[in-house]
Amino acid sequence: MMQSSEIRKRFLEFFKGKNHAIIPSASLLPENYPIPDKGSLFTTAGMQPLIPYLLGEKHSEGVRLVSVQKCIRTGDIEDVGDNRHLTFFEMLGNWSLGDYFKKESIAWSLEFLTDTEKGLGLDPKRLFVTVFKGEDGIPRDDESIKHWKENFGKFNIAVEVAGEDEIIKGDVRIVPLGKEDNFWIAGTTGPCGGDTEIFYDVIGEEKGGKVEGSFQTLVKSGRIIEIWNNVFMEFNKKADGTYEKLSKPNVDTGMGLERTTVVMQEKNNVYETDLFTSLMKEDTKENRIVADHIKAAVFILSEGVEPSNTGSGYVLRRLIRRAVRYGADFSLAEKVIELYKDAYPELLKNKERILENLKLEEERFKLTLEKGLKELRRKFEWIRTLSGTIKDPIDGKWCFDLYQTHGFPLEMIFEELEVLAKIFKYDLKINKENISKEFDEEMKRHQELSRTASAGMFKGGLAGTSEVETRYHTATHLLRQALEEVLGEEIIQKGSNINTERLRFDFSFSRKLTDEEKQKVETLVNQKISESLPVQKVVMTKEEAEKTGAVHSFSDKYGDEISIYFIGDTLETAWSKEFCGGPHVINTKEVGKFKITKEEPSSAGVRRIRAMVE
Ligand code: ALA
Repeated sequence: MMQSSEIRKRFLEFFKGKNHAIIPSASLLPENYPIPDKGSLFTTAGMQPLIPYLLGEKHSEGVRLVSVQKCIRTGDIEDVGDNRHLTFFEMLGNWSLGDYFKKESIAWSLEFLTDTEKGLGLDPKRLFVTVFKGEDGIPRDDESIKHWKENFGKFNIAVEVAGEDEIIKGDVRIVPLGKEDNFWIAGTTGPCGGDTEIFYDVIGEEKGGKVEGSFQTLVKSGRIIEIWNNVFMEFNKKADGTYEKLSKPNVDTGMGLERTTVVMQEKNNVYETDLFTSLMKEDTKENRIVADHIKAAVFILSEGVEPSNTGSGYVLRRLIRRAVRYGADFSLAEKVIELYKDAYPELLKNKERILENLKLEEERFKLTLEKGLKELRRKFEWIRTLSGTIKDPIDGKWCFDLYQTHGFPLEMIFEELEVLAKIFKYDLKINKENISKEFDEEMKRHQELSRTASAGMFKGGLAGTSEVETRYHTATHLLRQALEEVLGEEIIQKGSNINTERLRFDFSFSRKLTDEEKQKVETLVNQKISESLPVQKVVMTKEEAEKTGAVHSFSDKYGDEISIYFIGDTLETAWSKEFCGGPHVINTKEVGKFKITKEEPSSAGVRRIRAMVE
């Protein structure tokens, strides 16, 4: 049985043999490597640290790269525990930066998957692929179809392409699908293109009969699972939604280590592979959640992040607390370190700090649980006092708030209330079904928010609306104006990005800022904050708006109605005015203390400032 460590090794070695440079996994925190105009909390794919190079920048290691990248995806924390969702995972990937394209990529994929000595030795008859069927003016990927046919032909496997009905039957092995399935982009902007995905029949003809049926049904039933994605990047999708052709196309591939291990070890799901078995005594839903979360938490802690209420620290906090709720024992963290220490030496290096932080966070959580319990008792007393005079004394929103602030899951709230009712012999009537429904609705709303705002999906520009992000929006306007006053009107905004931890501002300027200039800018922003200036919004037609002299971008497209945010008493006398959708604070004093943390080059003639507010 092939171990996961052997799969990692073979992948790197195989591509090294095809002249690829092995590059180490980048940090889990995109803060630590350059990504133009992206704002995500964690690395979510192997290509993410390579975005500047996929857009044309030269990579010091050359034009062929291979890596095993640690990744975190947090959109689905509440779904962890079924067979598919993992928070932490590893992606094996190989890249061509404007070098080879479809022909080599497809040939090498099939070679690696089937070669018994250097690759995985899988039976090619159990492989199925999808290709981009063409849409929105982009034609069907006939080139990939040709290469797949040729390469399967080497094994004397006849290959047909599925028709519009997407049915796999007989020799049909290639399924063309639309943009939804076979066009890949990280988030909403950046390098992208059609892709070809490789699926494996996990049951096999002998046990399961011929693979036959609609593609979607076969995937849903788990008969075939996706193991590898080859993206043929030909475009850069811009913020305005248009596609710009890249000067040279790239290849970006991603093979999930966990899924590939399922296949190689002939298991039913990831929790039965060697990437999990040492972390669970018994395969239960609770143990799966605990193992997944502690694994992710250990890796996030090894990056120097600590539990907090914002950004990556918040995700970390939720992972640890959810694990504690499901009965985590932190000796598990040591097992995680043991399991991954060879592939990721940073774990061993940070072992002490990792373990200490887990312990501390558990203690903090227990304290807040106690507070939650008190609140629950108060609520119960209140219900008892009003005895029967109010209908539905508890609703889903109240329960969700208790869950959010004190980490109380709904089942625990019900349990506690029942215990109290028993003790006080009180006939408590609550509508569990209704409450659960409302609770789920609140949860969904919250998940949507965190999906787009903070939990690790990409977003561009000024988008978040949380209290701290709103302060950063206003701080960005103050910074832009201060830069103009100190450096002159030549500074033009080139990009802006906010998350809950910092703001980032790109502007045209030809040289490094002096310490004195930085200080002046910082002081000026803080002065405007201390002046407690009102931040106000006016809405007017585009024509009128352009006459006000408010700052706006000439390349951006605005609608006919423009909102202008200005800082000062009136629009005429305002210190700063900009076309902007907001949101902003009401008074500059809410921004807090402003501090520039870094000034650096972003691209030719563009400087980048990072700043924080406290
Ligand atoms: N970047 C591609 C993916 O993550 C390979 O699927």
